Amino acid sequence: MGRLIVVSNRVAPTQEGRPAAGGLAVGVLDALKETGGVWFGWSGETVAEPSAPVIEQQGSVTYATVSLTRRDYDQYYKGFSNTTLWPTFHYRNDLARYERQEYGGYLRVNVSLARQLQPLIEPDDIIWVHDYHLIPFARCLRDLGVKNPIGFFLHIPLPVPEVLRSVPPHEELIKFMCHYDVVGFQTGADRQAFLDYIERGGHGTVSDDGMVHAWDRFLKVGAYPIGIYPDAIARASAQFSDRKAVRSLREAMRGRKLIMSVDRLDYSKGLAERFQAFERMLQNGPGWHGRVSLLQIAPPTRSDVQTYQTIRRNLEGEAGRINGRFAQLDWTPIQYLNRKYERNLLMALFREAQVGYVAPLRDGMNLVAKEYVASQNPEDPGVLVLSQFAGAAEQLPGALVVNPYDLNQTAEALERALSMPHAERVSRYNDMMASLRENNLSVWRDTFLADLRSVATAASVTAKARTAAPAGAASAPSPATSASAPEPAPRAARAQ
Ligand code: ADQ
Repeated sequence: MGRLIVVSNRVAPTQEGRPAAGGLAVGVLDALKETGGVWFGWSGETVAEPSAPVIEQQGSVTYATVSLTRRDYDQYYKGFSNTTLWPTFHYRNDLARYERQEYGGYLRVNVSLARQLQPLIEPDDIIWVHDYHLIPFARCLRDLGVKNPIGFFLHIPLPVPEVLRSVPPHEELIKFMCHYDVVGFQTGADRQAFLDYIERGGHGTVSDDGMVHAWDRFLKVGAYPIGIYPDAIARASAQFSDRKAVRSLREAMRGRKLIMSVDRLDYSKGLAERFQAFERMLQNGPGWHGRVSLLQIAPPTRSDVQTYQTIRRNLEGEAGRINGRFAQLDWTPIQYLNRKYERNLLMALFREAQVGYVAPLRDGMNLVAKEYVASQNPEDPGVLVLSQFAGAAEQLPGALVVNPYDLNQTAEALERALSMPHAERVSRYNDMMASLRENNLSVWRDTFLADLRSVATAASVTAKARTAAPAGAASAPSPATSASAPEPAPRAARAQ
């Protein structure tokens, strides 16, 4: 079996060979350690002049990182990826901005990354590309003659065709996705959005076994919900529950109940609505005054994108307003902390909270929901209040599922969670833990890679049969742009 090559926008920074952060990084690194392989992507650095990839070997894993120029960063990362695709894919096309030049930069960086990776690829390798920054990547590799199996996993939602069509080069993006051998989504709904685009748009057909035939390409399209390792999290949360920070939180609560939320500071996470639903609960239930606090942890992300500065200001304003309205000398209703925590400590903090409050307006999966459940004390678990618009809602049957736009419904769910009898809490927790174990992170990774290997094997058998057949009996997929083009121009954009 060949090596696994993982390609993601960011290669997670490592500390003594361990990734610093959450689900994707842990899953990727585990997969790589088992098979041996390469993790290729951006180092997070911007430089004046691009240079060759920096290669670092740690055990069986080779880290290959590249830097971006400021122009690449502005156009590919900050521009098209995060100001066009991110908002639109989260159904916020009101916040999206499209600039043709930025799309050109997005394509240029994908081509350049593919060129830097190509010399590292060996014939038996399989390549797994992650997320919206790299949609054209398979096409760029194919243009360079790479024949290896290539899979793609989208961590964020894929919007329904009507919303997707607000991105001017939508058709080209979907066509690019069809250059992968397997395309994976977080949920059945995301997968369906892709199939609807293909079928209803008249671009291709879908067979019963999930194979798509479009633009002369055959690919498998599936839902592969990302998981966590629930038992490892359970152990960490128990072990860290004696840490000073956790003890201080416990002492500060002095018998009050705790509702806890942890998110990156992002408009998709619905933080203002979340505060407002909590406010509604306090407004409707004066009995809760002084008896419950909301702890919101939200480290800033992409602080150089204007929208994020606005969210931060709004949120600080909302927390201040609600605290001003209800606070007492010895009680602050909302504590809003703008910082990152060490992962195991965060899990132990979750264990202190009677309610995990995860109410994004739209989210591919949301690992925090899963982590909250896994962190609970099995003897006395808390309750998860979860948005119906998080992918995790398809998988956590024991959560109280809410529409985050409905403040009254969310406020009622919070109250119900805070007052839930012990037996019901335990039963809901057990249901969710069973689901988390069944769909853990290895299952996500192994299912995806097994599909990629089997589709690739089937394709190579077909290709051999075609080669054996008389010339002209079968036509190979023909790329629309030339490998020699240094920067494929955004064709859909030019056509307008
Ligand atoms: P994200 O949008 O980053 O990921 P999420 O799934 O919630 O969202 O994962 C965030 C991770 O960061 C979690 O592991 C969480 O514990 C950690 N984290 C958050 N705040 C933290 C803090 N203050 N300190 C320390 N750690 C913190 C994208 C998609 C998601 C999808 C994931 C994985 O947007 O929908 O679930 O990828 O596929």
